[in-house]
Amino acid sequence: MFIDKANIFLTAGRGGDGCISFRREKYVPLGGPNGGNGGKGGDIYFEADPHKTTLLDLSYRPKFKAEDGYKGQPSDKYGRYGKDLIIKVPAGTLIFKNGELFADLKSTGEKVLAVKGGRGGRGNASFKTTKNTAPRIAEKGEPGETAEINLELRLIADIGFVGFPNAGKSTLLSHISAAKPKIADYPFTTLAPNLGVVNYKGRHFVAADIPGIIEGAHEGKGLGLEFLRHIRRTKVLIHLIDVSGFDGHDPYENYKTINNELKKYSKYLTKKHILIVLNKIDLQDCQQHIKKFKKHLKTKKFIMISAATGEGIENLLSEIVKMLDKPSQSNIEEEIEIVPVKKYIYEPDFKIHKEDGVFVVTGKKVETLTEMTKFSEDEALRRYQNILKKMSLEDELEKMGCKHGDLVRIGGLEFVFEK
Ligand SMILES: Nc1nc2c(ncn2[C@@H]2O[C@H](COP(=O)(O)OP(=O)(O)OP(=O)(O)O)[C@@H](O)[C@H]2O)c(=O)[nH]1
Ligand SMILES: [Mg+2]
Repeated sequence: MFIDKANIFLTAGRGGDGCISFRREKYVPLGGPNGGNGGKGGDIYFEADPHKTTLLDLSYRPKFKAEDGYKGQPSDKYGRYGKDLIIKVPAGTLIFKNGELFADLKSTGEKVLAVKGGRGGRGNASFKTTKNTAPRIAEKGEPGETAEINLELRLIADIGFVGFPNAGKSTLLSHISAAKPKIADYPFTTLAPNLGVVNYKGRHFVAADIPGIIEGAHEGKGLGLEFLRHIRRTKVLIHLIDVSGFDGHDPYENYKTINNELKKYSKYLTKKHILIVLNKIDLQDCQQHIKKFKKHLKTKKFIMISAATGEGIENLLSEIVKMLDKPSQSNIEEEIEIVPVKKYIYEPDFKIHKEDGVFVVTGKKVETLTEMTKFSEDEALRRYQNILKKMSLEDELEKMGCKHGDLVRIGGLEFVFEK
């Protein structure tokens, strides 16, 4: 099955918790703190892999999580880092993070960091100060970043075949490459794109055979539009025409119809190098149609082949190579604008709103602090309160009308406000 879209959820690893421990050595009566920091949580990356051709396996497994960092240990030992996770995707995959396009993995081997693992919590050794030489404070690890990711695959082929259903696109692909697409004498045999590698005199290029296009494809008729995006990035288009006039269709009118659809679909498509190829010249009745093409396409060149017998294919391949070597016309590469994910958005330390009589405090800074505090330790609790005080959270709560005994919610926790 060919799957070219997938929607997945990522959770980077949580940082490991910091450790609380004190040195215990013979003849050292008051050992200092020696709890190590927790290890960082694993990151999640995407990497374009040459062996991947579809997003199928990702669509079956919508959730990914990287390993959490390990806990810090006594004797100043740091916790081990959580293992990173690398998700393999085909080259040509666009990655949207929380709704914004954030990466375009064009060639194999390209790699991007999608979500970052949380930092490890600090162990009590790092809370030692001249005032507090024996701190019983350690942080919990920071939660890993999470994101909703949409993936969209746009195959990277050098040439793409377009044409009406039944024109012989799949037959041509099977003739010039090792690909074995389904071929049959009815329309819409091809339901998903096929790729094939063509080797012509030592020159390799990738050809994409997409489902046939019909009139109205740009409005979503037939299967055409769904797959036209796969040829948006090809350098050369092969416009294949059944010149036998099969079913009483006029091949020249068919040619104009497809041109029209391409134009309506995207202005980029018609600016590509387009090679007009008349197929099925082995069949009778094609002569009068060929004449018509000659008459109408005075300045434009076209090539005649029979995908079935192989006639003219050598000539076609050498034309294709010539076109691949031509410089692309300016701007024909589809512009894909990557919006850098905003990293430094100003966020206040906290915001307060009232919900059913509870004062709810939100904001990354306070929520992370809450997540990373070990409330079981008195000292950690005191440190937490001190930081909130420095942020003027108490004052702001009072301004909002919060009184002694009222409930305050921060992160997932609820506290009773005490003056
Ligand atoms: N006589 C003759 N028949 C051909 C030639 N090329 C293709 N055919 C026949 O035309 C029919 C359609 O061929 P396909 O290759 O499946 O056509 P397609 O363009 O891929 O069709 P869709 O996938 O439906 O869009 C098949 O029966 C082929 O055998 C040719 O050069 N000569
Ligand atoms: Mg086909």
